[in-house]
Amino acid sequence: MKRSVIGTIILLIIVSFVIPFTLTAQAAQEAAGERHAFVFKNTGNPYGEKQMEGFENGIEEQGFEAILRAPDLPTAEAQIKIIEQLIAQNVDSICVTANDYDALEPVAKNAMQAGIKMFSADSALNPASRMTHVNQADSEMIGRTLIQAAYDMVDGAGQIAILSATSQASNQNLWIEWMKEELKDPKYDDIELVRIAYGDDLRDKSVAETEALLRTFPDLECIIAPTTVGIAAAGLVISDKDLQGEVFVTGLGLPSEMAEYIHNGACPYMFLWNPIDVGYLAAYTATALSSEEITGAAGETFSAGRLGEYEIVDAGDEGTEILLGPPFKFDIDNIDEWKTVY
Ligand code: RAM
Repeated sequence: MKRSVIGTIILLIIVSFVIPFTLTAQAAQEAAGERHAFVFKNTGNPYGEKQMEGFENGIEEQGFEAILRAPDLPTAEAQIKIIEQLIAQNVDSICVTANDYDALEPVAKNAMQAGIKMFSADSALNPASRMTHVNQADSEMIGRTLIQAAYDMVDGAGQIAILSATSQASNQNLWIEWMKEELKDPKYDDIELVRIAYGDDLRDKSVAETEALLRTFPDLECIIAPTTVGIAAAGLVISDKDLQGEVFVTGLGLPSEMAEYIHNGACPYMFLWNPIDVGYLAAYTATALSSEEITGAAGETFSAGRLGEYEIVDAGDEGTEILLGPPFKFDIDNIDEWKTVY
């Protein structure tokens, strides 16, 4: 008797609380509506974390859910697995910071066939794999500016090297193409690009690659690292070896990671954009695509929250892109204002 009373009470609790609660949770999830995913290159990169933070803010302030993913290592294969999972979850959009320009095409096409809005940010997918691309800054300007900076640092003559991310990273590869283009100017006849090294956006590998560059090329005067992970590693090695004034590093760096090396002279100046804004602009691109306000075609415009109006333009690769804005120069005069921001 006693048992059946307890049993009835438990049943009542289940019926009156647990079941409605479960239904409410389900209903809330459905009502919450859209889910937008951002897939970065790999975990453990503070730049990627800032981008994801901006994406999450931009999605959540519109009342939707952000899904933030990144593989342990920056490979296309690992991103493909994540995208397959996101397709199975039937998310509304997927924005990828691509580890490979072409290798994600089959999975990206599967996503688009499933009705998922697919695009890239920071590191582009090829045009067949994306509806558009959120580009942080003009690629030609980045490449040319970095060579001009190295030229300035070595006083017009000397050996320089590039320390990149992975050899497949589409953003770094495009910037390196523009660096090579800039180097064709006879002005750079006394500049010798001795090597392009790849630190894979992994700190230890980037440190080891910097050390190898310094060992192999004792006359090396400047390292250009178009990656926040690489430039911080090079800054560390130059500082540890007390090579300030003999070897310089420039490139694309996070003020928070580079302030020390800008102050000690290892890096006279460097460039970047606001990674939080790249993610935030991607968030508004995601929702404008999912509401079909835009399709990713050149000439379309949309509003990106606190960043204002943006227009989709033709990119250099026959796809389209949305340009965040010009890169920003950081030096000893402004680095302290920015080092706590990103
Ligand atoms: C690294 C990543 C990223 C790139 C920045 C500059 O953090 O490779 O993709 O945009 O550097």
